[in-house]
Amino acid sequence: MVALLFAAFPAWAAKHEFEMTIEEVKIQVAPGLSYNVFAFNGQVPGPLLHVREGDEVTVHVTNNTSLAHTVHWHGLYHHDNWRNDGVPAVSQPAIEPGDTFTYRWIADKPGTLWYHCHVNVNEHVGIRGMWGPIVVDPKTPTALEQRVTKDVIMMLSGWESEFADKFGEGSVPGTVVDFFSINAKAFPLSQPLRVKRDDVVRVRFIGAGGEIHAMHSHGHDMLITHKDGLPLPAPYAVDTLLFGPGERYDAIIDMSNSGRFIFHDHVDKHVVNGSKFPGGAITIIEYEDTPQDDWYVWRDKDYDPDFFYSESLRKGYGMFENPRFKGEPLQQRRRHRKAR
Ligand SMILES: [Cu+2]
Repeated sequence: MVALLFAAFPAWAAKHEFEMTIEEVKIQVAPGLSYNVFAFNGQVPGPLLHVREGDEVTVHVTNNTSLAHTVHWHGLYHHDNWRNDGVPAVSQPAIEPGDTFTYRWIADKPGTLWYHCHVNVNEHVGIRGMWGPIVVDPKTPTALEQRVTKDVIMMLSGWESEFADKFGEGSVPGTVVDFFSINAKAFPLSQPLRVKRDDVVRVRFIGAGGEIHAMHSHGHDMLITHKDGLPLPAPYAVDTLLFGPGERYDAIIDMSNSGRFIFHDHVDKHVVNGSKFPGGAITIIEYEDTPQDDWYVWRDKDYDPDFFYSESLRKGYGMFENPRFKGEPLQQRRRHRKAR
């Protein structure tokens, strides 16, 4: 069955084999908010998978947590391959604690995709960080995307402080989402989008949590070129982009307006940390030629050029991690305590 599936694909397709684990770790989401998560390779967002359209991908997923999980590869078609769709009790039994499941798929849909757990999605995806990006480069890029000089991935999500340390609880109707983030960091722990003048930046927005977002780029229009990975027949310009759970939009921004501009969720309640403004889903477009004023909120920021996976996306194909996204292991700590 597997041989038959792969025989249908062209000889030039690359083969990738990745190892992923799911770990119980604690990440720092906002000042004063650390959060227990089930983290792919111990980090949120999970590692970036970057492949080409038509590539064959094998992922061995080992569950080192105390609850069952799966991985759904959101956007792929899985032609004649539905058992790899990652839905418990529909396409496979869930991966129990300590078990490994091997997923095999063809990157049969190009563009901005993502992966997430499909067990108790309200909690595991909604507030436990079980998500990561997939970028599938198309065989035939559009003229617009060939202009891009810098790629940026922004995964938006929310958090419920009441359930930060309560695995197995939270994220049901009536519970309160009071923290918001870009790539699992709330302002001011988020990072600037640092650009050179005349850069052509593509932002790949991914609605990873359960909220609706309205990202607004001050000083710049965004040309929306792709929806859910697919090129739009008529790209359109916006300065505020509305997107909801599971959705992806690719936006191309011409960086032709030097200075510093906030880039934030325009859902007003999404720019707080708990009850305090400012926070949440905020970043800042920083042109490199802008002077660092004394009063600038991110003056002398500890800058991570790969916070939006921009550096990783330049490195070719494979699986990419970012140490900044890693959490502190919880199980180890428990074992340590027992030992004493
Ligand atoms: Cu899960």
